[in-house]
Amino acid sequence: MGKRYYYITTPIYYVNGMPHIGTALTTIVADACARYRKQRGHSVYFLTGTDENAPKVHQVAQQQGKPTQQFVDEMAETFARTWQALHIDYDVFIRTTEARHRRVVTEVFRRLRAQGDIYEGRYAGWYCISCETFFAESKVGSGRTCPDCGKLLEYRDEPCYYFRLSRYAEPLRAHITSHPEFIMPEVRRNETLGFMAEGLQDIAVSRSGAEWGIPAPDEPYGTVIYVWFDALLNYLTATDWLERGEDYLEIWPPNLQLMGKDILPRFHATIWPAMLMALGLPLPERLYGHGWWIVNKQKMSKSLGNVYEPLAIAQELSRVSGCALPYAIDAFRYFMLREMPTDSDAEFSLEGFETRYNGDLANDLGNLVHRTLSMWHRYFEGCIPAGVHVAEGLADLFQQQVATVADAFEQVDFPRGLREAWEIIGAINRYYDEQAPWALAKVGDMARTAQVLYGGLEAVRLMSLLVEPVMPQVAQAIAYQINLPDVPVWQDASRIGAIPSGHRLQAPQPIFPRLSKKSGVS
Ligand code: ME8
Repeated sequence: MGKRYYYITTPIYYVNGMPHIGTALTTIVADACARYRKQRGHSVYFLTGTDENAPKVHQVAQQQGKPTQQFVDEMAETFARTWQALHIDYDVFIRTTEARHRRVVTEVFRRLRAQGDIYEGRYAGWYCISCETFFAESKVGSGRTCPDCGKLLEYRDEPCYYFRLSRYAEPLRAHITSHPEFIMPEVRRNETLGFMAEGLQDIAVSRSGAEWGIPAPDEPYGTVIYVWFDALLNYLTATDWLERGEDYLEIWPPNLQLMGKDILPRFHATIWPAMLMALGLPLPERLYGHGWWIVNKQKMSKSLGNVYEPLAIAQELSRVSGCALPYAIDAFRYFMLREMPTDSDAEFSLEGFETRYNGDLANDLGNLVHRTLSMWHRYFEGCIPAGVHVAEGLADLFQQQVATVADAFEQVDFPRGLREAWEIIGAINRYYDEQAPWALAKVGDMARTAQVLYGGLEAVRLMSLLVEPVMPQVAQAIAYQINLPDVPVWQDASRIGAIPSGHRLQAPQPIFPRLSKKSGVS
């Protein structure tokens, strides 16, 4: 059985804290990619989930005085509910405390140990519980703080297992250089090659004296498998690799693995493909690492108290603007993707959200839909007359923009894709200004009025196609108003002039009420 699914993954998130605009960003990007692929006719397998075996998760459960299993159950539920509320249409939500995942991790550990890729040694060095990363003495300054996050490190001196990462350094470098699309965007590929140029040492993959985690097979109590070794394998578990024989190849390998830049060079672009090489499994097609949301010029973090919760932001927008909650949630998704940090980091602010809402959504998109449908109802009782087509120059522009947006979405470049989609709105606004359909109607030139409004209507229809991956409920609302099926198929929908004469439009309903300056979300 060959490959059937376009396989998209997000990282599995640590459940020591609530979902926030950082984890929401990656999840929304993945959802938009999955929805876009579905529009293009692919069968998609979209995986997200939770990373539950980490020492820091156990630590927070203890601080809260809860049994760790109960704590992770509650938190996994919170993550799943949050993603559902944000219109994330995942296929599988994986949890690393599931039995099938423990089986995969244990089996991989056994196989690699049997073939000598995992071997016994002793670890004497530092561990950052916040980053869940081992740091050699040479990387740690005199302050004994983490070179990545700056928190205090803990010293460990114990027997442990190592993974023979060094063996895969050369094959991995060769793969990265011969597959330019393996790591994207380019800045991440360069970061990875830079990281690898420092030399790849074997890495510790077990800890002793632990109360929480997946036990290393055939080892004394308290020896557990390193959480990153465990977590990365979730992507394999989700294909039912152990249970399905060759059939797991319907899904495997991942076509697109999304994550923030923090976990790309070391974990997903080095340790992960090396583990797969050791197992003799095909590597993912593409790893994409986006930048970070920065809040007031600092990385968002719980200890700095600058963490935003996505649902709270959308609820507040809905409250102050009167925008229905599903559309406010889509507005939040739009903002995440329109401002998405790609090559570099980006500043997140509620003022920025408010500006995009009023400008791009209320003034541009919402107004285009409302104004176009209102004119159709005013002049033609909502029914398309015979003999209309999209003016030539406009049709060319539509065609070109649709192709450009598709290219950007394929490159996971949503800011560019959405900017290009909005060019269609700009073009129609200019077209209305030049052609003045209201003036044409006034002098009774109904043929030309219909012709101009037909261009506008096609723009509305194309916008609902182009925004569907980003704002699925809004796209559905637009599709309802123009009386077409909710989820357009790219192939049919990207044809210009698809609305036939005799077609009837629904009455316009405002989607994005304007937010007045005084009552803003900020
Ligand atoms: O790293 N801006 O989980 P995690 C943008 N469990 N994205 C951000 C962000 C920010 N300020 N903060 C977090 C883990 N993210 C591991 C992953 S995968 C096998 C194991 C996003 O809960 C970004 O995607 O710390 C980052 O990679 C992820 O959250 C880290 O989530």
